[in-house]
Amino acid sequence: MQKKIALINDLSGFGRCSLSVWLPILSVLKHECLLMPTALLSNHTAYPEYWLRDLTQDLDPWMDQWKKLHVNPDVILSGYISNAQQGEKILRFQNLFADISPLIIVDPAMADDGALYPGLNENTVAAMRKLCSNAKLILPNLSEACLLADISFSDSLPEDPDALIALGKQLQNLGPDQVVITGIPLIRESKKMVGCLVIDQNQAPLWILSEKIAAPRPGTGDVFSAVTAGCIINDISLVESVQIAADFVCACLKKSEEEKTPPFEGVPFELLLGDLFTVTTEKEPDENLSR
Ligand code: PXL
Repeated sequence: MQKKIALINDLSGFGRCSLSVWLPILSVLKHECLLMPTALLSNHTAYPEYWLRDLTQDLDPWMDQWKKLHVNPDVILSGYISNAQQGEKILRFQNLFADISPLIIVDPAMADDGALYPGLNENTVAAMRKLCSNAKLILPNLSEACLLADISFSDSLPEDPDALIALGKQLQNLGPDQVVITGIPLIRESKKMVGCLVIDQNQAPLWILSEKIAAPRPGTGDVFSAVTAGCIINDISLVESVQIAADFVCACLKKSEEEKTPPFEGVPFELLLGDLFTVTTEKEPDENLSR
């Protein structure tokens, strides 16, 4: 049976991130997406300038109407918040549907390269920490993991696997059963790699390594969280879902080099969406269309 996933994130009109990435990816993975935008932006905040309309005051009526309609999401996936108050609204949303125990996944999208996104501050970090405490699975990148754990981000951290595992366990102690730290720069056999560290309550910590294709781009974290969440909901194991997501992000980065996509425009994932369709079906796409 098709699953309903509530997507709580900003809607950036340009630059391929947040809802404009989550919606197509989760749709191609065959889920029904329910959208609640936290803010509207002309473009993401990595650009030197952007226009933003904060939707904090609109979130209560939005979710109250959904409650009246019994939309009952099976999964709640949240991402970027433009202020700390939105964290409280998202917790309210989760509580509103607590009777059906939805799977709660948080992508604490708030930082890159050790720096918070423009416009965010330590109150936003505290709000994200609270959201992560109430989640089953969280997907921070290394910068976000450090902020959540309140430790300083250092370039030498990736060279110490034990410290990274300790960091993952510290985040697990906040509340989530599963923590995936993404985008960890590593060198293996003098090759540049990118690692994901998977910390799962019932398993030993596990690394998923990919070759470093190109410099990171805005929106790759959103691609990663959408694919991981979408696969998990299709009953694929966490480790396999993370592997599929890491492979897809690598393929997207490769494509952006081929297509010469301007870095601020993220990755041209649209060109590879078809590859995701077959992840969750044994039937060929044509066979489905011909019904
Ligand atoms: O891709 C993460 C993200 C989400 N939302 C907004 C952003 C960014 C990254 O820059 O600016 C508004």
